[in-house]
Amino acid sequence: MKTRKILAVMVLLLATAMCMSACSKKEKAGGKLVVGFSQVGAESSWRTAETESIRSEAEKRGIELKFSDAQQKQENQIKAIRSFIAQGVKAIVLAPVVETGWEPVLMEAKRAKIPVILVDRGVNVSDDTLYSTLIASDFVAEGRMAAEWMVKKLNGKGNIVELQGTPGAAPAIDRKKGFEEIIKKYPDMKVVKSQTGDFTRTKGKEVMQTFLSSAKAENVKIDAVYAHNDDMALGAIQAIEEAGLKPGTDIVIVSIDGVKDAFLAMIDGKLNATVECNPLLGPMAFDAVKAALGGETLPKKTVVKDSVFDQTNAKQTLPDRKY
Ligand code: GZL
Repeated sequence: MKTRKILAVMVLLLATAMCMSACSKKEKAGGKLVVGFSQVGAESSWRTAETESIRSEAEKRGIELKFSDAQQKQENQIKAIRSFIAQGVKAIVLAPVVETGWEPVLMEAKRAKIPVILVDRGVNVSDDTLYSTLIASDFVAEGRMAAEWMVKKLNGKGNIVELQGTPGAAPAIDRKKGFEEIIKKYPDMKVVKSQTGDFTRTKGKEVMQTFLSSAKAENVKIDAVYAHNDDMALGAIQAIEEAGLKPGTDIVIVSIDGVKDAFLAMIDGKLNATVECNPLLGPMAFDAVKAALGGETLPKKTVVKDSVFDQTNAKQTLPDRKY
């Protein structure tokens, strides 16, 4: 009995010591708010702009940001979140690379009473108390806007090839869904080939090269490209030029993001339109962190507004572009 009591006291002392060291870690940051940010990767210029927005906003607010680049791998994001929890961060900002597989680690953050703010992509969880809020664009609406622009440009007729984003990622799933919702209303418009380019310029070019060669072999005309982001569209433009065709003229190209290089490509007549998807989420993300830490109940989703840009307005809007 006496041994049991001694053991219980030892366990209690150990737990207190651990808690004190964790608490002291939080204070070690010199009283600064410490926030963990698990970023998807650096796969596109949109992503780079988002990272810059979050880093610069943290600096502006005197927040110590622990940053992790997952190189587009979910297991790296899960590891990073566990490390943030062990380090005793006060809040976590997460841009989830894919929609599924988050329940266990988000449950661990919830048990540690660390609020999780989702930015730019959503997650599929049965219990939406596992995150405080999602700040993102409406990707289905983006897909619809891209399709509506393309229908007008092609007068409701044409063969389309689609460069999809990362498999399982919210923007890839929903941009495809929104695009198809509109296209299915036009029997003479058809997506004849569709494959992932993983949101990168390199893979976008490689996939477009295979589309061009297989279409030639099958004697299928490609009238348009729908790319889930500008980086893949810019890769496709290179492939089209190397095939001796004129992007933007022989093949219409519509993409999503609205990054600076897309505006330059529209001014050069090589890209026809892009649907903006604002990556400058830093201010909203840290407003949400502050509200969550203040015990406020946040809306489950805050939708970031988007608009369409094309060759009629690219030149005059380029100077105002912030990313
Ligand atoms: C959209 C974001 C997407 C961008 C891509 O919110 O998740 O990921 O459209 C980026 O450029 O790679």
